[in-house]
Amino acid sequence: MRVFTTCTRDCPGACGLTVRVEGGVVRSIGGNRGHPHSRGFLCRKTASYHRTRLYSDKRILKPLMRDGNQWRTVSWDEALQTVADVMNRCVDEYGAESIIYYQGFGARTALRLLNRRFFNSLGATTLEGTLCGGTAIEAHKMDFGKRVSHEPRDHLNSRNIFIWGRNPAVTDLNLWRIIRRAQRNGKTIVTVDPLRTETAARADIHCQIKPGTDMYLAIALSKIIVEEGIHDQKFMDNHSENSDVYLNVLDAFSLSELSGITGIPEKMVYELAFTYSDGPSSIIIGWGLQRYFNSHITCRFIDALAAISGNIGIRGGGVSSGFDEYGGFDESVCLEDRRKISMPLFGRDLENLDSPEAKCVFITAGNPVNLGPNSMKTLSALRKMDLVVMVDHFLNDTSYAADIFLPATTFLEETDLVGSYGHPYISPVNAAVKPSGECRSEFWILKRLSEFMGLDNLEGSLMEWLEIIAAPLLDYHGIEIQDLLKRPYRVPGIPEVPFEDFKFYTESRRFILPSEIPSEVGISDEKSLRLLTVMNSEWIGSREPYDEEKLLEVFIHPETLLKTGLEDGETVTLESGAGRTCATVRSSDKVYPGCALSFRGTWLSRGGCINTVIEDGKTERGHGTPYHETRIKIKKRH
Ligand SMILES: Nc1nc2c(c(=O)[nH]1)N[C@H]1C(S)=C(S)[C@@H](COP(=O)(O)OP(=O)(O)OC[C@H]3O[C@@H](n4cnc5c(=O)[nH]c(N)nc54)[C@H](O)[C@@H]3O)O[C@H]1N2
Ligand SMILES: Nc1nc2c(c(=O)[nH]1)N[C@H]1C(S)=C(S)[C@@H](COP(=O)(O)OP(=O)(O)OC[C@H]3O[C@@H](n4cnc5c(=O)[nH]c(N)nc54)[C@H](O)[C@@H]3O)O[C@H]1N2
Ligand code: SF4
Ligand SMILES: [Mo]
Repeated sequence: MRVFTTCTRDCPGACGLTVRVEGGVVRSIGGNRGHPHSRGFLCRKTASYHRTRLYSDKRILKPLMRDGNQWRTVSWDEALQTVADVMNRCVDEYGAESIIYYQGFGARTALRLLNRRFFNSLGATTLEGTLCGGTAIEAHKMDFGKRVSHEPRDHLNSRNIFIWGRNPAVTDLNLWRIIRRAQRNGKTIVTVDPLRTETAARADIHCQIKPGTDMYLAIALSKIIVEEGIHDQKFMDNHSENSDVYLNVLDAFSLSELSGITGIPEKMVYELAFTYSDGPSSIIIGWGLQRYFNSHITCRFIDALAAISGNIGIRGGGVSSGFDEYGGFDESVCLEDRRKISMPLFGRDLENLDSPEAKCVFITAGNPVNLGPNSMKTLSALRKMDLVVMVDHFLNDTSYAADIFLPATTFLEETDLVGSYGHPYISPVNAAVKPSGECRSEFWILKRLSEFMGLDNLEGSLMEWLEIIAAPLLDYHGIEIQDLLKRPYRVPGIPEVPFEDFKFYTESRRFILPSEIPSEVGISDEKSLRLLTVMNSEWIGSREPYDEEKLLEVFIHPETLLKTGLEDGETVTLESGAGRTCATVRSSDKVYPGCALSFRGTWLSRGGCINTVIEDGKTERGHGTPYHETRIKIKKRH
């Protein structure tokens, strides 16, 4: 038997899959050629999903309850009754806001909107802000009124593709295939990245920029384009606001200053400006660029570069930073959010909440201890709670603070719908096999919990809820939910080429050019290194459970290594304002000198979690997480 479904992992792909099932067991997972975006592709990570996750011997198949330092297997009734009793007591004694709902990024499907409905109808506290992006969306809102990206395949119409702070050769393989095809068709691929990534290695031009200085590169390119008189004066006059102030900002810097700040030789700045202005040119913004305090201003100057060079509203142009995975659904099922807690500042704020204090945390598909900043603060804040519940496939670093573990199904055992942050389609999730052991879907779990608590906020069948959530799509395409479970449909209202009519969603309907620049340019302190943390090609988010203890690895440039007097392979201590941890230092000429590089997702409990030294903070706008603002000191161990 073959089942058509969609990958729901935290990846922009949301690839269409064909799952071969024999005797109720998944035998293999392949790509579905019928998917309009992935067209038969799937990555290695998901081709082996049945072995690494679904049938992993580390997977937890029964509810667990903490018994001192041990876990004890319990029945669903016992687990849910305990959660219901504590939560009801919290509501009575402290008020519902003492209950915090933490929704991670492990799986963000349509039905997961009901998780927020459950907690909102209870009156609990939910998250605001994000560990992921946020800042580019905010910038696009300020400039265009709304974030609308180009259809990924439209990049095939570009003459040049600028990949800015993104590594699609690792993080978005469908997009990467499109980019490679464009390159084979003779298009120029430019990467702006402080690291020589897999993407940079294949690009025609790699602009190895000093981290955190991209705004100045965007200013430099715009300055050259204006000074050469090859800008789009008509667009600036008729469709934009603030052009005078914006031109003053460009005037405030000389090219040699901008070249000095960014570390890009003037010759290359010219080459980039002339390449970009010989459009149509598209810019693809990544998440790596968004992990700085002032990332929104960087993204605004990138938007402005596209606007003043005539690259907005045309095929093969634009600035694209992804899609809203919930954009095609009716999010009003979530109900009004009540009190909010910051996701970037989770550990700190959890300790500081008052009237009422936080007492109980319910986590689904999230690993805040490992992937939120300042791991130890989050761990200790969670440990102070009366009750921490987690819903996952595996025990992880967050489990050390959990009291109850509820075993979740994987997407291969679920019926649902999923959007994507990498393309504008809603795709079906169809159960290929029955749930393993006693695993249950989050929908089932919250529905049962609702009954145990004497609530009626999730009444209705799974299909009824899917119909409600997908109503905008069903109405637009004139289809039934059964149709939507057969194949992907495009989210209405997302054009292949946005803004062709030059009507923007801002108040004045014009494009808004930026008029502000942050007051300080990346402070550099010789003794500390800026820490960049990136995605790994082998896993998504936090690594699947592994046994071997292995120290965290940090990579630094050979010159920097020499200056710090350290040796390749040496065990060192990393120190920052957040804390300290041990690591093995490695020499790599792929890293920008003066920086340190590490991968996110290896485990605190296995000897390596980089977020133990990442300082918590939030970005100036867009409520994102400025992971890359952390500076670390690397010390020899005596
Ligand atoms: N294999 C794999 N794929 C994934 C994931 C995964 O864990 N593994 N995670 C998924 C998730 S959650 C997300 S959000 C996306 C992220 O997708 P990407 O944005 O592609 O990934 P990142 O590794 O966060 O960052 C991309 C690049 O930004 C660069 N960068 C850092 N600072 C700067 C800067 O100041 N300027 C410039 N120009 N570049 C900078 C980094 O060096 C890095 O190469 O990937 C998704 N895909
Ligand atoms: N230092 C540093 N830290 C970062 C980043 C960085 O660049 N640098 N990137 C940030 C970004 S972009 C993101 S998106 C966050 C992600 O942060 P999180 O969402 O917290 O982390 P993940 O490990 O992706 O997923 C969390 C959990 O979901 C579980 N899971 C997977 N599938 C399912 C499922 O179907 N059901 C259930 N119930 N659970 C499931 C996984 O087992 C995992 O334990 O991390 C952020 N952390
Ligand atoms: S590329 Fe991404 S969406 Fe596609 S199968 Fe792999 S993890 Fe899933
Ligand atoms: Mo993310």
